[in-house]
Amino acid sequence: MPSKASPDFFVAQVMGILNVTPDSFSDGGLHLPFDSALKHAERMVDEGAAIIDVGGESTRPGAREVSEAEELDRVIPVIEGICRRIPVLVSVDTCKPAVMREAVAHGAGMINDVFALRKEGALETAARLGVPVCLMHMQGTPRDMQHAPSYGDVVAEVKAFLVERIAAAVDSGIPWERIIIDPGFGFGKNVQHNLSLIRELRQFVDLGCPVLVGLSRKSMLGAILGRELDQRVHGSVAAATLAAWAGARIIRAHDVAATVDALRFVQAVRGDGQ
Ligand code: PT1
Repeated sequence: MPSKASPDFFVAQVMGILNVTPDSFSDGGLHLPFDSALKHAERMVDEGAAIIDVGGESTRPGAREVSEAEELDRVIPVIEGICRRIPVLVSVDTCKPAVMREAVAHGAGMINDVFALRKEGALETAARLGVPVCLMHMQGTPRDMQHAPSYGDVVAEVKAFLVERIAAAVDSGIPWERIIIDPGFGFGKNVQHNLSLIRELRQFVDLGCPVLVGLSRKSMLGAILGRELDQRVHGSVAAATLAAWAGARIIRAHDVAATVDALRFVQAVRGDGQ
């Protein structure tokens, strides 16, 4: 029977990506209109996504910031539409406190911040909103992060950053149980940096917070496999499988059905769900 993944417990959950940006890095703005955004969210939920991550500001390498008003315009109607019609956890992919506030007011139940609450007012806002928060590592800003990523020891430095951000979040009143961490694949990292982080992912799992991983269709796969954006599904699924095997709890993915199958297989091999 089930092509859907809805067991009581799952090794890792899939967070389906819903870009509502005209320059979305992998869907060319296909999901910008409201109706197709909702349809796409519905389809990802049917395929087994437990979370829908709605983002209105691209963070792919080279992307420019958008204004608060523009970001609100893009994401709020979509978040509200999903929350009214689909029983799924909606996450808002933003670093702006005002967008976090409005998103949660319209039904979002999670904040995904690639700046790890470093923008002015973000820590306090997230603490007040009382929803789970994903803290992600990034070196630089989306605009310049891939110019010359540099580390002495990438794993140690990314870990130290996340430990510092966890402490800052806890100090601001965000309890441990609400914190998720993410090494930030492709955010100021070259191929070797990304590979080291996957290889050592267990070290992040051992920090004790659930780990979220976003590798789906990223340029590292293009570089390693020689595949264009629309041909990275198989590589993305392999990466998701490795991440889940290492203990990642949330996999951020475009190709939900394929990723869910991979995770169900990991679950079967694990047997005990641990
Ligand atoms: C991610 C992530 C994200 N990625 C979280 N949120 C993006 N928590 C947006 C490339 O190298 O990994 N974790 N929100 C998308 N960003 C990128 C970055 C897209 C790099 C593409 C690349 O191709």
